[in-house]
Amino acid sequence: MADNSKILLSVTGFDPSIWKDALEKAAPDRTVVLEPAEASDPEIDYAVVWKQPPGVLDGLPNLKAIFSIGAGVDHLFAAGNDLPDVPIVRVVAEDLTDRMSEYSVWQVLDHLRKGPLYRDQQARRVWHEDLMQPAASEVTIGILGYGNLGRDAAKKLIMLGFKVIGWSRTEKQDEAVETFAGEDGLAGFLAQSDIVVCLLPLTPATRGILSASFFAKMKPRGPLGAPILINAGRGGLQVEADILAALEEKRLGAVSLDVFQTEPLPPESPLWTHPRVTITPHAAATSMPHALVPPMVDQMDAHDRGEKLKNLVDREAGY
Ligand code: NDP
Ligand code: OXD
Repeated sequence: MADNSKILLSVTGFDPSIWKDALEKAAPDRTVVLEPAEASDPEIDYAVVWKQPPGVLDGLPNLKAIFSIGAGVDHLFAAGNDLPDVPIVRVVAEDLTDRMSEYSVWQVLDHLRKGPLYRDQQARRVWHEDLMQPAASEVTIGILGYGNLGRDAAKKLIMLGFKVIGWSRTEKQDEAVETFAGEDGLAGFLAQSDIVVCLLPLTPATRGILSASFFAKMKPRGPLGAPILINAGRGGLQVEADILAALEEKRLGAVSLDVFQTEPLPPESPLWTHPRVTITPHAAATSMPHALVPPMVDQMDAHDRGEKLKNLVDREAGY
């Protein structure tokens, strides 16, 4: 580690002080500086960021790596600047993975067990128990984005008795799950999926994928009536006008959305009041500093000893 090593912390949308405290606790030998820092501070060797403002990472002559405090890194590229040519590390951590799988399982079970309908009945004081509830084993869950989070959600859904299939960019071999890859594999994947759980990253290739042409390929009928979409990936993956149209046309039975084209979701959005839309405010998995910062600092220390960084972002692929 260099003498006077500094970590630049630039987070928007979170309280930076809890991240600063966690970094200072985990890295007592390093100084944590909050953005805005001096533009060319040669002592800054690592940056920890979430939606950093444009230019914050420019002109740091000794920057060795950038750490995202989330699993997704689209926020880094979205800042409208060229990122310095240093490795980018994203979060792969049990705490975040568990939280995301809890969200996926929660939403899948809510749709399987008719949660929205029972809540509506309760609001109207209606006692009508005869709602069709298929068994988990009759329902196929399609995991769109069969990566770190997708594989964990699949494992937990399989334990509950669901059939699970996965879709990814590159081909996979998986004993427990039938896998599909690339554009050629999408139609076959959608033709089987009763519930699609989207855990894709937002990249130039995935932006707007959840659109009318996607919904047209979804399985038209199934044990839940019409297919269901759960999106906890990114809002930029979905075309909200097309989701609303697909709900009206009954191509989609219901949706659960944790992420939105514009966040916070504007009050005038019709999604808020649609009876077949369940909304959470990008809360599927919160990044917890106490769980995520120590492994980040371990990686900085390991990198300073000459070891390779893990969980690196492929800049060309964008995730
Ligand atoms: P991974 O990189 O581990 O997995 C991404 C998966 O998506 C991989 O299977 C990848 O394919 C696939 N993929 C990427 N591009 C394409 C494409 N063009 N076509 C088909 N498949 C594609 O990421 P994680 O699982 O760790 O995270 C996924 C996303 O979840 C994050 O990027 C973030 O946006 C979101 N997220 C949301 C949170 C929330 O609170 N709502 C919290 C945490 C994450 P391949 O395997 O071939 O590379
Ligand atoms: C993430 C998120 O990417 O919280 O980790 O959205």
